[in-house]
Amino acid sequence: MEILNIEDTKKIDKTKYKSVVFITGVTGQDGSHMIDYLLKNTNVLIFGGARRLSIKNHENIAHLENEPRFKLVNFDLSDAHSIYKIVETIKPDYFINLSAQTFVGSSWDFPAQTWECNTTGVIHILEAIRQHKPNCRFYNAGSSEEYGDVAYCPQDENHPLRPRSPYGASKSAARQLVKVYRESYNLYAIQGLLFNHEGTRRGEEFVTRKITKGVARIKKAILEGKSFEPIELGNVKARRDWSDAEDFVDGIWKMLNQEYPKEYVLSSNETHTIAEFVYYAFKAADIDGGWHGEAESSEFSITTQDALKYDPVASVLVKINPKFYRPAEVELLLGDSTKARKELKWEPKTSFEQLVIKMVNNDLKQIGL
Ligand code: NDP
Ligand code: GDR
Repeated sequence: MEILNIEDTKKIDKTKYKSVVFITGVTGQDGSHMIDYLLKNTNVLIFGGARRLSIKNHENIAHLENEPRFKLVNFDLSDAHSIYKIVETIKPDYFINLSAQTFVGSSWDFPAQTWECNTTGVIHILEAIRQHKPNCRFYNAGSSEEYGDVAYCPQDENHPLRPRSPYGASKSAARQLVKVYRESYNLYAIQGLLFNHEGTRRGEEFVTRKITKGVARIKKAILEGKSFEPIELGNVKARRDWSDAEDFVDGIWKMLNQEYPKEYVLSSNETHTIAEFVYYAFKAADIDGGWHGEAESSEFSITTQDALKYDPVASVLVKINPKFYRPAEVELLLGDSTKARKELKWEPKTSFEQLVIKMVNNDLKQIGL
């Protein structure tokens, strides 16, 4: 898809649209779903910001190639000039920032880059809005990782910020900046508190997609009577509150369209271990397995009956590799989204098990099964 230079956006007629929305992170999971949601449910004109890469990664937006209400624009969150120029030129009615250094694990390897994008980048967006379009509504993507080492369960909007990673710290600091700008300059600026959300467009390093892709690979090998390498994971005892990303973009848009700016938790209100996700993912591919062993020696293997059925294939499906442990872990996340359900009339539609099945089926299909 062609990426417009910022100057070229001046040629686009915006007058026939109710509002103009600028979304960042459109090559990623949430940004691409946000576009689909707005195209389906509103009459807005959408500009999506994407950075130039040596090799294009436009799979999540490839279906929008001929969409007249969507334009792709050059944008880099780590370049202040690009941010100011976008706001000054496009003058969006909404700015939805879904771009970030999003991988918690990498935030220890790149703490300064994580801060640069997730925190300093947000200052530049806030300043650009204040200077050039103060009535623009701004959404910044906040995270349950800000809660970190949780103080109580379930976590609601009042839970203190206790981050455990450079990523969590960068988002917590951005939250304070959004609040300061909202209160100092009366901006409609909010940072939602979103728990984990996944789906068929999830990046492959995140644990859910890593598992569902691994399940598809192993299923194919089993069906072809070939040997396979087990999936290698880190801490499978960690608990997460997982939902479907497609349900969350609706919550984000609702949060942006209240009378007054207010921040909400979006969550499923259920928590599951990574080990449980593994169990349900293999079950969705019709492979029955069970966990045995402790800590680094724990393994997930095909049950005896199935092992006989698939003989001579090795039966270990998942093993632990400590290289995937993090320097500090968020052990437990469980959200309480009662307020969003009541005040925004928002509700997730997909259950945990439906989400796992949807992701596994997608990866089975992608591998030709
Ligand atoms: P993804 O990793 O799928 O997408 C991240 C996007 O950010 C990609 O489009 C990426 O572009 C873009 N990006 C990264 N760095 C830059 C940069 N310097 N300039 C321009 N674009 C950049 O993340 P999600 O869609 O899952 O997450 C969306 C937002 O929500 C993020 O802020 C994330 O931190 C937050 N969040 C996500 C949750 C989840 O469970 N998914 C939960 C809570 C918060 P490129 O393709 O070029 O790399
Ligand atoms: P998270 O997602 O850190 O919650 O951040 P991720 O899927 O990376 O990890 C979830 C949990 O799984 C454990 N884990 C592993 N994780 C990965 N990636 N790979 C493994 O092999 C593995 N083994 C075990 C992790 O230790 C962790 O406990 C996501 C991102 O989308 C953030 O951007 C977002 O803010 C939060 O969710 C809410």
